[in-house]
Amino acid sequence: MATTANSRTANGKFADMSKETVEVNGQQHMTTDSGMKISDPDHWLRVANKSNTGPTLLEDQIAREKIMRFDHERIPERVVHARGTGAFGTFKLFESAEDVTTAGVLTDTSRTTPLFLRFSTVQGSKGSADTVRDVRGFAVKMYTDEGNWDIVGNNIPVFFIQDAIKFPDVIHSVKPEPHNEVPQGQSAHNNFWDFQYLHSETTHMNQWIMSDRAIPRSFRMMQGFGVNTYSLINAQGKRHFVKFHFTPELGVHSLVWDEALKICGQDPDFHRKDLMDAIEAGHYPRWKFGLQLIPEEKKDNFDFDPLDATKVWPEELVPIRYIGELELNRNVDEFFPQTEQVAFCTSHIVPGIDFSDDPLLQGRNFSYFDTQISRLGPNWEELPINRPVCPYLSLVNRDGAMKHRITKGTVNYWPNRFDANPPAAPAQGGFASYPEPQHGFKARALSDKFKEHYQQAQTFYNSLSQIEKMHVAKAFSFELDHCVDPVVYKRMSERLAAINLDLARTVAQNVGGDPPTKALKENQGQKARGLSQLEYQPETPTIATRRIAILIADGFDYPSYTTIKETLQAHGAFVFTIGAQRQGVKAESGQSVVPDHHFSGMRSSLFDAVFVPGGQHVAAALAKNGVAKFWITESFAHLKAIAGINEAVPFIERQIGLAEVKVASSGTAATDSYGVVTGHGDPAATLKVANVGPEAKGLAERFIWN
Ligand code: HDD
Repeated sequence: MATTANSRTANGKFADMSKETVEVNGQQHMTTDSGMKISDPDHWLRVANKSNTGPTLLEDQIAREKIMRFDHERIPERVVHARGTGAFGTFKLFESAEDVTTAGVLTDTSRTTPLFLRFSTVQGSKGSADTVRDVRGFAVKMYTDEGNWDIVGNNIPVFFIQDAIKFPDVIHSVKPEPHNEVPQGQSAHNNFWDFQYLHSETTHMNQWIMSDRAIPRSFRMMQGFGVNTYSLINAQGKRHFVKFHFTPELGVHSLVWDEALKICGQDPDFHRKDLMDAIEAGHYPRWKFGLQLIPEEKKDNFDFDPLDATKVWPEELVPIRYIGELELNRNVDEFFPQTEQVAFCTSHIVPGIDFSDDPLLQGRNFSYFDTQISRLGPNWEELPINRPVCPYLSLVNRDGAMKHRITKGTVNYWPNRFDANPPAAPAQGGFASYPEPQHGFKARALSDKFKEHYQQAQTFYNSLSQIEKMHVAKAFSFELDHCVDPVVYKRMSERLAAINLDLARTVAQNVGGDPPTKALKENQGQKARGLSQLEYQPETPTIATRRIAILIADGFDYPSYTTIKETLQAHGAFVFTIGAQRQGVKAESGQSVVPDHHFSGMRSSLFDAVFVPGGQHVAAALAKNGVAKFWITESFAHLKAIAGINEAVPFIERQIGLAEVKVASSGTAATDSYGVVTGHGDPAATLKVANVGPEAKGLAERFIWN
């Protein structure tokens, strides 16, 4: 991916935070928090008797400060989305949306708006693994000239529940169970699936989370959705309902489940490292930003309610209008004050944007503000990562724990005799709520269209490719297998008959349910655009930032090793050489290469592709190493591209051992068979790291799992 000149230097948020930023360097002496230099940081003051074994003195203010500060380092982790990572970036418009909104951030194409984006998983605690099956958070804070605008979204466009009052229930059900705090970072347990069954409104969302969307390859390769319905208001006061979309330039890609499970143990930080490494190397991830718009008067024209967060707005009916681009281009300097203390609020909007009566959004608008107070205290918006970059001043919001800002002047109320801190009229940029007429009576009720729960779940399932459908069946089978209460797995597998009878029967068969014989709701086979992730392929495919392993052993062929390595690196791939030890490995022609890792330190799951150079003795040497052999077998099962040249070809052939995979015999040109690229002679000609087609996926599934 090309790295364009971006606005790193022009980013107003960096200048703002720099006021609070210090750097650890060799010159500055160590001090206490109150600034006194410290001469001995290693010994607590004590009574020095003859053998220096006297009592420790509580009077040591330096030691007390150090221990006390340590004792209080922790703050409550987020009650959901505790595990996450973030980065800074910028937002640029390429088309003004002034026909539908007055918001400067969506109309002024000359602006570069600084932002912070935090990705997360929902269920696990702060120290859980990155690659669990879960929804991923996609929370964007834009520091606009009119105040902060937060889009607190997910990588899945719908949600489990329709009414915010159910949020504590759905979260309790997915979190570790109350009696034993098990399981961590998993939805595969009784309580979650019990709740899902008892709330048929979750049916659509649980199709999505059982799909490959819930095990992304990278945060950089997922979509972001605002999920809830907001409003945009234009200069004439006209309202459109809106959904926000972020579509990744790299396309949407996922792990396979076996790989995701293994990476949880092999590298629990896989996703956060992937993001940081890409940004560090200058491969800035980008997303196109789009709007789906429904004019207010057309709100009732659909067979679903556009304010129901368990429904998508089908793109056939409401196309996405792409108007901007989001880029991440700088890693954080310190995790805690930036990523841990960043605090989002769905209620943070700017003039030109407003809410809707979406009952989930209304509850969220209360919850986020509230949770920040318990996590960070009442002055959380003054923290450097959270404060706006535009001028801001409230005479009235004062005091409270950890007040940081000093507001000069003699009055702290409005109105005051000086007319100080006056409100701004809408014409001066003041926010005015959309004057929606209201009539009705109080009731705990949702509109009738909220009661239909299966149609879009069927459409989602119908729109998946065969492979994706197979993954959904396997995911349900895994999850319900982990439920030990027969009531849970029997009822839930039966419920799937509301989606697709074959799916329900397969899952019931696998998990011990009673295979249903009749559909619970007839499936008319309706499909829609934008649901299968295979539709999201990059416009320009790239190998940049993909992790490629090169396996070597004594006697490897140096020219083919270097040609392939250099070519891959020139295209931005992250290439790692793996050998038996991190000691010089001798090439056939005498050169010595020190591998980046040894076989016991890494696993194939952590790489996207593998290459084995030729060499007289390489095949025999690798064949003696169990990890090297399994590397190839497992890479094939995980649908990775595998390449080998000359003497490496029979080694690869043996590990795969399937007649269907045709590897090049000597003297022929390169062959690409089910993603296995082999060849003889010129390494550059062999270097065609193939796109693994669906037929390869089917074959690999058969290979490892049946
Ligand atoms: Fe939420 C955090 C996304 C429904 C209450 N939520 C949180 C984060 C994301 C979402 C990405 C992490 C933000 C960060 O990185 O700090 N939540 C969603 C989406 C929802 C949703 C897309 C459905 C449309 N959430 C939702 C409801 C409620 C909450 C219905 C409560 C009524 N969410 C919270 C929270 C959290 C949170 C408890 C925990 C930490 C935080 O807010 O800052 O207030």
